[in-house]
Amino acid sequence: MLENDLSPTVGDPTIYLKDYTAPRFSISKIMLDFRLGPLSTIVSASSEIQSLDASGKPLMLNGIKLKLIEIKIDGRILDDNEYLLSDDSLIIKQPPETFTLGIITELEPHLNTELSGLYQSSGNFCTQCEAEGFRRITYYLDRPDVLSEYEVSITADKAKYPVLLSNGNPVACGDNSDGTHWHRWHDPHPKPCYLFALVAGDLKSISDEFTTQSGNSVLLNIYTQAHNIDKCDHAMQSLKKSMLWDEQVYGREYDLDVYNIVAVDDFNMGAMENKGLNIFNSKYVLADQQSATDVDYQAIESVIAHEYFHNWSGNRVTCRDWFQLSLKEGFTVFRDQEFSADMGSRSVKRVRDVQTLRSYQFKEDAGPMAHPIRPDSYQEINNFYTVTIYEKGAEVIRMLHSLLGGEGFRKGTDYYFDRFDGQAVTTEDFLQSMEKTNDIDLTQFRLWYTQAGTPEVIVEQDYDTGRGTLSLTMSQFCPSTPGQTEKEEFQIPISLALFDSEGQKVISKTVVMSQASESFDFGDFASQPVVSILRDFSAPIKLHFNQSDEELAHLVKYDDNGFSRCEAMQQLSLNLMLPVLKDEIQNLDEAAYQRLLSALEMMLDKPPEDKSILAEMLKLPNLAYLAELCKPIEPQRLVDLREQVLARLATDLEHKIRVVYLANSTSDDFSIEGEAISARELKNTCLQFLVVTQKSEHYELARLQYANAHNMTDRLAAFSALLHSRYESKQELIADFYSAWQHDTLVLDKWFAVQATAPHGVVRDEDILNSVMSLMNHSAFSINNPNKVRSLIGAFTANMRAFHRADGAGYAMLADIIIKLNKINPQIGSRLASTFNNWRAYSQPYSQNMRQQLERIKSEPDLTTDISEIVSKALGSLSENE
Ligand code: B3K
Ligand code: ZN
Repeated sequence: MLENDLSPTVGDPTIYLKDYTAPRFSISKIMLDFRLGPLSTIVSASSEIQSLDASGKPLMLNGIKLKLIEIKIDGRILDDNEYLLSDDSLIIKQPPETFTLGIITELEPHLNTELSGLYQSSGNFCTQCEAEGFRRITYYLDRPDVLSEYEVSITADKAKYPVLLSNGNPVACGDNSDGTHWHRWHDPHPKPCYLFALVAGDLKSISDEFTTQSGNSVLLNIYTQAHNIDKCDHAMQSLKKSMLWDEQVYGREYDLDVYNIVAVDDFNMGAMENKGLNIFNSKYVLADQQSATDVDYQAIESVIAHEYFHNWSGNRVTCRDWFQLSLKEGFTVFRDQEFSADMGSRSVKRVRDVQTLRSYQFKEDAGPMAHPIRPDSYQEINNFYTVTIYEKGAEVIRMLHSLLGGEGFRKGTDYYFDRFDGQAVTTEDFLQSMEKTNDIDLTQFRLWYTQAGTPEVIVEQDYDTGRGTLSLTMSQFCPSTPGQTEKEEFQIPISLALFDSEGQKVISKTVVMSQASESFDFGDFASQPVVSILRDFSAPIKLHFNQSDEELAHLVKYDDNGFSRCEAMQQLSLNLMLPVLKDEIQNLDEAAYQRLLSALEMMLDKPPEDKSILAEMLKLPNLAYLAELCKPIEPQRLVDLREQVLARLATDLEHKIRVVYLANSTSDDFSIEGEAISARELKNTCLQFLVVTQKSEHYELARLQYANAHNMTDRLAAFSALLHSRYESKQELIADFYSAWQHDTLVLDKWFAVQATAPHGVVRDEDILNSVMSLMNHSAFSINNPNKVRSLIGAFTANMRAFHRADGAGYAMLADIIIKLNKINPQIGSRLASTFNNWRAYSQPYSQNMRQQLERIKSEPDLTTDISEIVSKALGSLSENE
């Protein structure tokens, strides 16, 4: 292996952090010239390269699926024996110390279905280079610690591609006599190649302006296809809010003359933070009242913010290597979460973020892909853009924020951004910045970066009536994860409050656990206070605390923390359902049901000010979270039980819920301000309950809402409520929705997803698997479009009733698609393959059936690293267990 490259050794596809070595060459500047054509694109790259150790050793450049046309050093074409070409590299055997490397490559973007590197979407050209897409454009040191200044020229047909964009500021442009035109861009900020971007297309734009706190004016543009140009305003407002927030909260300003955002329909993920030229999945840009839901509006605001915040946390200060990914992702997710909390309801934002963590990240931590937020190894880096790196990474930063306090944290980030500006650094540099600027030793805290797995904390309370003191004993343990059997104790901030019998808060503080077991004492009290613990989910842990339903009801009533109130209500539902699911009792405990019912009645009678909090409280724990709490998972039983509780609650609460529904159904004006969103959220949660009663009057309410809605939130909620109910005329509704929205691909994604997640057949007893299979042949479906795959197939895998069939047909269908995607788009294929990760957690025959499909996929010839890493790790230690 060449010293300066982190490529795997033959036979073992694994790349290890311990093998990291600094690059032996730097590239101070690169000039790129693109000639874009319909069938082939010619890329001429000219790089200024310096050897850093004068060793005269060979230079290995990365390159995949490229046709090398020419290679020159200082203007001289190299002889064939001066370099070595392989499938994934170009080695220059004896490079001089300082030289200009000229490389010409030829690409075929129109055939690129992997959507990595340079590709076409709706006929326009765009790029995706993170993590390793740049090597599909030219031979280069494709690693994040090689930072260069970029100058990019693009030439293309003027009529077909009037807009030509790249990173940085525009420098010059002109027309050629052959009908082509050219634009030149210069990015003064040195960057790694994963932040390179290019767009060429027939696009329209909206523009605005932002003046930074030091008075620089920035031109803001959002580009999209002409038919979507009226749907960009919300994204633009979100961008301006984000720019202001980052100045106010982190003191960070934007640093170029222009900020461009381009929306494309074919994109592997949400969006990409390329310097000065963000490329977005159109789902996270386009919105209007008719076609976008409130959830879409909120997601757009948060993704626009996320990519904008990367300008500092990711671009100005970047990652040394991909093991440091959470340095930019965890931190940036924390930043976008706080931004969204400031823009809307802080409590509801927290409730939802914690739901994501518990439903998906906890599952990852308990499965074969468990990894610390700073992993030690990977086979395919694209498989490590995970809920662990992102969401758990954000939780770790959140804990730091809580340990240091807002001011201390800000001192740390100021130091970090200033000290490491323009550099590629590590999570260790981030932690040291926090230590340098605060009086704190983070030695034990660092374990959050190196140990995988979700720590579990058991809390026991002991009240001494005589002395009026309460003692809380907390002990922690962390289950083993692959490759990490022994774990050291974590440092865990536990935020808690105590409420007296009148509902007054008598104590509120954060205690920090650092040992296997420790006690915290509180006093003196006239009577035993009720404990509100892990408030705002102060640490990403599983908490075991046997609180009685009476205590929980007290918190539902009095807790002043919105998150904890919702949590207490959720715990009441869990106390009802888990004993049955765990076979401790056979039937639901009547008294427990009555306690849940009266807590819900109390909330409906005296709703909290924030209506979306009430909406959250009305929702039963979702199936993914329930599954996470059961061992083994018995999918059909889980769905049955949840449906049973829902049906009873719907009947018992029908009248109260109908009143709330009607009270929130009156507004004719449309606004996306917090209060209006919360009212719609509450109303639509009520509607979901009402249709469960199977009463025709409630179906009628839903049908009317569907027909008369003046916004997509209400229309989709009614559509989905009816489609997921026992309503008889679903077919008609499906056809109606389609004919109204067939022109709008993003709305059709919703149409697919609602059908794929329906628990019951469209026509009574027809199975959903059949509907999904026929929808795959629908003219609006395309396996080449990631949004379509996610909205039909991805959504179907979350349909616990229909996907987890005892005959394994759902799994076989998924495996067929994964095998197809292995050739078309392995990144999307591997995401779907991860569905099988926790196959061992299921009961029989599910577990065995999933394993069979994993084995079938594994035996496919030419499996990409993306899919083979997931599948082989999932089957992994089979022999150890069986
Ligand atoms: N940084 C990109 C993700 C790139 C994923 C590559 N497979 C988007 C983001 O996190 O902002
Ligand atoms: Zn990100």
